[in-house]
Amino acid sequence: MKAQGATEYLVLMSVVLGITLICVAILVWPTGSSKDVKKSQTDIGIGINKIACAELAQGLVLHWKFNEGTGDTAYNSAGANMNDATLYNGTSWASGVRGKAVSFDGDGSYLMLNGTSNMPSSAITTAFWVKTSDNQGTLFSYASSNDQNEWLIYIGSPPITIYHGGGSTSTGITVQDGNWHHVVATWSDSGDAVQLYKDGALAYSGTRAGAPIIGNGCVTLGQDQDLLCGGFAAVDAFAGQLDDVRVYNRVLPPQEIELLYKNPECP
Ligand SMILES: [Ca+2]
Ligand SMILES: [Ca+2]
Ligand SMILES: [Ca+2]
Repeated sequence: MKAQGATEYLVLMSVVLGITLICVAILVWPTGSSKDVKKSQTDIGIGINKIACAELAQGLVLHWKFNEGTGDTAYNSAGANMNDATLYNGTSWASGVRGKAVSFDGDGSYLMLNGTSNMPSSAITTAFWVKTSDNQGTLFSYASSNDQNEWLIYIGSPPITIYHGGGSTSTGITVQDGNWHHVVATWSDSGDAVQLYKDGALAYSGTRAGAPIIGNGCVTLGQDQDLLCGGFAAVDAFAGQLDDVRVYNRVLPPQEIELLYKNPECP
């Protein structure tokens, strides 16, 4: 009958509409409240950072954060070895990329670690932030009993030049524009491969022949050693700031160097 048919039709349409609404609700409704979703996103972020920090701690033998901001000691925060350094001749503290940095006047100020422990031998990565307008000066000088330029990263009028094995390699890369730049130099005895990264990206790749690095030497920043732990020449003095200096006993892969540049919040 007609009237009954219309009622059945209305009931059927109501059921279809109801099912459709339930399906739409299931598809678009979040699995938790928006607060829960935000919390889980934060947890994922913290998890990724923990993995990144754990990776970047692997093989780290020296790490000067320079966040002291006072006194004449820069403490090493990598592992249990000593590797604390001393600020000399008016080396001061300045604002850094993360917290404080050390500042060199270009007129004989330097920082020294006399007697390194756990210095890398057959593979090394040296990373730091630098801010300078200086066209010539020493960024990182490591001298051993065998070679005063055992591992030297130098602004050499003007590209960054890397010394090892009794010779040097000019990278053609410059940083002295008065802005902060992240610099990473790596070397491996395997194939004598030397690389320079600038601001998280590979900028130079070449070779620098040499035997494995000899340990227990001296590190200076801001001045170049022409004798073990000394022999400073005025022409090698660096004017500018350095922050977050790291030495690893392995060659960091590109993705970790990019991560370092992006500067994760590691303890
Ligand atoms: Ca710092
Ligand atoms: Ca200079
Ligand atoms: Ca030298």
